[in-house]
Amino acid sequence: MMNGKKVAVVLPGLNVKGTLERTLRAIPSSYVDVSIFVDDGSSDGCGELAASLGCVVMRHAKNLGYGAGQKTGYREALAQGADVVVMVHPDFQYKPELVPAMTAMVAHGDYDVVLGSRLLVRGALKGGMPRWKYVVNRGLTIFENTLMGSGLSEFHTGYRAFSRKFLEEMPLAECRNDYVFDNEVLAQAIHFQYAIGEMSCPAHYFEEMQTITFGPGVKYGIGCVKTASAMRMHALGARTAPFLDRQARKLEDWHEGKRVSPATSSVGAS
Ligand SMILES: Nc1nc2c(ncn2[C@@H]2O[C@H](COP(=O)(O)OP(=O)(O)O)[C@@H](O)[C@H]2O)c(=O)[nH]1
Ligand SMILES: [Mg+2]
Repeated sequence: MMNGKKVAVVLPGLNVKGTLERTLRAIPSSYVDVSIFVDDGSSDGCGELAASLGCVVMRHAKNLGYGAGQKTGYREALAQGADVVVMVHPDFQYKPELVPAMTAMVAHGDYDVVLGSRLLVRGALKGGMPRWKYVVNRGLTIFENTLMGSGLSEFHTGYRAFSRKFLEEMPLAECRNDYVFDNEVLAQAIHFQYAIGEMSCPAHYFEEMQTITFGPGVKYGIGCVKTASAMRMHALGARTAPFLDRQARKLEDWHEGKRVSPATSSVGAS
């Protein structure tokens, strides 16, 4: 709990047995009420490991994607009564020690969406971000800020915290199941004028982490351009984007994923 608010950490993961324990142990646990690991069809037993380390474990029988993993995790977090939800990548890429700071921005700061930005201050390249990733990130961010009328330092961080209000109100079930989910979520926050906060966080690149590969990376880049264009067209009234339609499907309409641990609980979610 922080400031009377219940805190959930959501970790969407695919084959992260090598980094999961390190990630979980690095999260300062005193403020965290529940950690929810989403095993997205992994084959390395990371779901069982997460359960043995005390996580609530949600499972997709087959791989549905990083965005789908978030949907399942956030739905469960709401079912568990969370007021603040922080996403931490279980590949240990974003500093888990900063969870209390991310949480505080929502619990005390009146923000609905908080981004841990690697580009708010300089240092991403020193942290090991490949130069081409830095250039693409900067380029896409400038393009998106221009089209969306925003002023974010980066759109592409995977370190994020959300208020319950945002997760309940947004048509998140309409967002894509792949990496572009992250981009559409920010478009929603900007379009509906939720309070977005940024906090700096170190970029961390190392041997065992996972990162988007070339094919999905290109798909992601194209997806970002589509997101920004769709938002612009929607704002102009030219074409409705379902993920920007307040009446469209929300997390309560997302039915993928089953809780596998603990097997039974008084809190109801499938
Ligand atoms: N649920 C789910 N998680 C995934 C999938 N692909 C990657 N992830 C997880 O999402 C996080 C971000 O993906 P990653 O490949 O590291 O992308 P990065 O942000 O470019 O480093 C990692 O912790 C992965 O374990 C997927 O298909 N499903
Ligand atoms: Mg990664």
